[in-house]
Amino acid sequence: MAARETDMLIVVDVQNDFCPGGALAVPDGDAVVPVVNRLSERFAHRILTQDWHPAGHSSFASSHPGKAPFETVEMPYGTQVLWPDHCVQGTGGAAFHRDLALDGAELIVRKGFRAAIDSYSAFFENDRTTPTGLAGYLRDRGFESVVLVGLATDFCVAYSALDARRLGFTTTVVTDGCRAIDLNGSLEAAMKEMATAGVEFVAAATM
Ligand code: VGL
Ligand code: ZN
Repeated sequence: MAARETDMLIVVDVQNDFCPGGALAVPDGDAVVPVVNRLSERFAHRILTQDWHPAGHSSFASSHPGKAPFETVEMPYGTQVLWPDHCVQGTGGAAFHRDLALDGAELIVRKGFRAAIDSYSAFFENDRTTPTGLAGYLRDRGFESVVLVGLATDFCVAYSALDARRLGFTTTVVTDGCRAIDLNGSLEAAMKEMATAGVEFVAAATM
């Protein structure tokens, strides 16, 4: 599959806190970096997302007395998993992995910057209705197809892929360019949901 002018590579949250040693380390998370770097050479257009929380964000377990990371809480917009403090604005943990070779990226979408609501998807916050503006950006520029890689498969990548389908974009997830958190079967559930929604899965070598 050759990348076309109407394809956008979206590199999701390849940040230090999601890599080994980080605050919310995704197992083997840094393994996506060389895959993403190689893949990005095949694309004419690339953008990045960056998880970007204020200190004390409502998705942090530390903001909910008596709650521990990976427990859940009911928010006005639905059930929210509570995370260790991670990707706090301006910290080293929120920075992109140092070996990520994406200086040519055309846009960085920051998400999760409102204290009261989390945002996994590159398109909508976790109420599934507050837009990040990315859909308009892509449509304005004539992109019809998005190809997703990054972290984590079962949270920010899956939410982004499902929203992309809902918005009518042709949507591909490069499986070996992603790694998962896999919390209580979340990876299998996310893969099923994406397949049902018409997300295509490919290996980086076939692109
Ligand atoms: C993510 C949990 C919390 C992700 C971000 O990038 O998948 N997961 N914030
Ligand atoms: Zn986050």
